[in-house]
Amino acid sequence: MHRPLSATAEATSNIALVKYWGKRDVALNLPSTGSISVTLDALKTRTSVRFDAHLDADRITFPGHASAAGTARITRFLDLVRERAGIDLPAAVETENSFPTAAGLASSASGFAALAVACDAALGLGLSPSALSVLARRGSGSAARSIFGGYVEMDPGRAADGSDAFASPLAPAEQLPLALLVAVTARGAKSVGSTEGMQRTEATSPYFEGWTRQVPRDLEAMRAAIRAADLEQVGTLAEANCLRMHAAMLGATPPLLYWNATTVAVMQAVAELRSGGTGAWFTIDAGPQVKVVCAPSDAAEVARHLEAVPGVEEVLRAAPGPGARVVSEIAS
Ligand code: 2P0
Repeated sequence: MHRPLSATAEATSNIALVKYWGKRDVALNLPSTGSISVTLDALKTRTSVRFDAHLDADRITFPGHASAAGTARITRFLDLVRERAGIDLPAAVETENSFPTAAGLASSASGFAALAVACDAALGLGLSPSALSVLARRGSGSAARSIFGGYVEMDPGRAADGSDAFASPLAPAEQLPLALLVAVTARGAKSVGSTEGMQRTEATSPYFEGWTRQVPRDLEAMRAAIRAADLEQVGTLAEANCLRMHAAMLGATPPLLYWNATTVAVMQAVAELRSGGTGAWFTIDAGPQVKVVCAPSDAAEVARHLEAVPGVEEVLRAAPGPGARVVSEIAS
């Protein structure tokens, strides 16, 4: 076959309101517990893939600096796709991010969601949204959620093969309008990657068990808060859940402390805003940036307050947005 099979897809990052931290199966990348997130309208990845017999080997092009580990992860993902499609063609993959990758912001969620959708379109696999979510999960757990827009819930599933571990839409973006501000407190790659951090927490933190017991309760409360469009409750629960995850991380040996001094200063600035009567709540992932949830009408004031914290380099703004989608396709 000499005809190139290509497609381009876009996906955006998502922020977990109830976090994913722990795997029940590392090889299949199955989460221990469920998670709830909101897909954003910013922090976008655009990925083009071309399966082409004229290529000698996979050719993977990243923006800026490419890491060997990142390239190997994409090649492993392409192998899964080729196995599924019953083909043996090398692929060229080109990825662009709408945000600087050096800013230490997650790109694996948007990256693998875009790659899964682009591969499906290029090869005409016709995968259902759930099957796309299962595929994206193999690349990165959080990518399973970026397949869908708005508020999304990831089901950890029970099956050993992971066929029931996929995300699904919980509520559309319009259900609860909010602003998501990202206070960038440091540049550069994070110290310990999520996969390694999760394994360390699970193996050594006495609080990991408490974390996994708590998550189902947080999920239930978060579902109800989103259904009720109760921003205060969503923010309060998101902040508490994030701190519970970090408590489990801090209990690991050696400890996982993803925060820097500015991270803590931003957490305090958010508490100050609340004491002053402005609704704002933080959430923090496996890195030093602080994401702050607030009403769209308070976003300008909250952003000014965060920008004034010494050490904050930049404040990015996002809102709930759409799921991963094909932007061009040449599959026939
Ligand atoms: C989340 N994080 O729910 C959690 C909160 C970070 C902290 O999903 O190993 O890059 O690729 O499945 O998806 C980051 O982990 O991990 C993440 P892998 P992923 O957003």
